[in-house]
Amino acid sequence: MTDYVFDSKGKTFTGEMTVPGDKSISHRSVMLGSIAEGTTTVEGFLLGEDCLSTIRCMSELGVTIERDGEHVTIHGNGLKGLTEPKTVLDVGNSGTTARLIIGLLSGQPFYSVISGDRSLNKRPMDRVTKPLKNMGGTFYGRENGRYAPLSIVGGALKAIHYQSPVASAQVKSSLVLAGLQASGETTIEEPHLSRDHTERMLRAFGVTIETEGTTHRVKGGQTLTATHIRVPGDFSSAAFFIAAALITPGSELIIKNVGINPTRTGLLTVLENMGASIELLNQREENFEPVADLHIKGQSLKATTVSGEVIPRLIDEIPILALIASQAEGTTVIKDAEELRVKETDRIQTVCEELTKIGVQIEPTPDGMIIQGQPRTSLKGGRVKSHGDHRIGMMLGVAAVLTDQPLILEEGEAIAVSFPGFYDFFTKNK
Ligand code: SPQ
Repeated sequence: MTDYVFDSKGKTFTGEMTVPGDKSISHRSVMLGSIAEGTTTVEGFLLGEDCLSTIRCMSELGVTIERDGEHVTIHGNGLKGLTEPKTVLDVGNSGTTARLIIGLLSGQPFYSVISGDRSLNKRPMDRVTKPLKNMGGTFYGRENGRYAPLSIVGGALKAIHYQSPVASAQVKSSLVLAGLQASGETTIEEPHLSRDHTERMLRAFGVTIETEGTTHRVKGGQTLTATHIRVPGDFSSAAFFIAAALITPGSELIIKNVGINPTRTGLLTVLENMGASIELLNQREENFEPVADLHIKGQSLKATTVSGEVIPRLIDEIPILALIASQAEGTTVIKDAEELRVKETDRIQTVCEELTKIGVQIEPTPDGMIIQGQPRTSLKGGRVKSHGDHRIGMMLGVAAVLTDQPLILEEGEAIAVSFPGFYDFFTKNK
């Protein structure tokens, strides 16, 4: 457990920078490359611990994967080319690896076991095992298959129509990966649109998958054909620098080559409602994913209410949004975000607990939080804790630009899950 010291008072954020590759897209590039026919090459792969867990698991499943820095080469043998793993598949801290791999392995003709770290093994897996059981999957795990360690007895699957109670890209993607191996057409309906990287990337691999409103359809028995993938910068990582530049007067920052998939950029919608103006420069599309350079200036903000369809589009940005709201004029209310309770930590509780320590007026509610803005008021330095959650750690790192004394972040190493190098970036760059 490592303390990270953030001494950032008076810092401004100027110039140009880039952020590491998108975590969601990096995971999917390795999983889909592994079940494609031929050699897939990936550029800009995120070297975060979560994505390295996905490489490790797919390698255990018999796929040859070579890595040279951020370049990854995956020698796929098709959907029937995976082999029974000789050991437990360790998914580490990564919910995405766990849920997507469960869907994939439920249709494979062998036995496998997945397990993760303490946080991962407390996160619900029955959101995927329940519908997958209806497709014919067999699972054994703690509390009737709710939690990992989880055994998967793969076999023949049949298509289902599933109405998901949550807008979750992990649930959707897990069922899509099972659906590709099922007889018939699988349809998945979600309450709001969740991130759609799986659908976009499958199209790049030559698969037909249809989306109409919030319903997705995929037929079993399709072949994936290897391709080349360029991973854009992760909007969720950029969000910490967007926040830092917005709340520090005198900042003017360009973050280059960031993914701006609309299913991910709910934070931009909310910031616009708060009166911020963020320019999207040089907009383009790469591998079915929209990309741009973001231009952010320090600005004053007003409070807002955040709820409904935007929530899945900014779910991972809520911790940093809570900090931004503490600098806005008025009371910000975040609702409909109960999903935060089943992330790496209960993020409603950890955000409120840690921000309260440094003097933010914030209250938890069952499905979100209420933040009283106190612009131009210094926050308190001292000891804070990531609770092993990368997004809580980075949010607190940014908070240090507002504190009268340095912030000492306990369990700072958690940040490496999605943004290795964040500390150096943040403390040295600009
Ligand atoms: O992979 P993991 O641990 O679930 O990571 C998180 C994160 O903050 O990085 C959530 F804790 O992101 C999820 C995200 O919340 C990544 C993801 C994906 O790549 O499909 C989808 C979202 O989760 P969900 O449950 O809404 O589908």
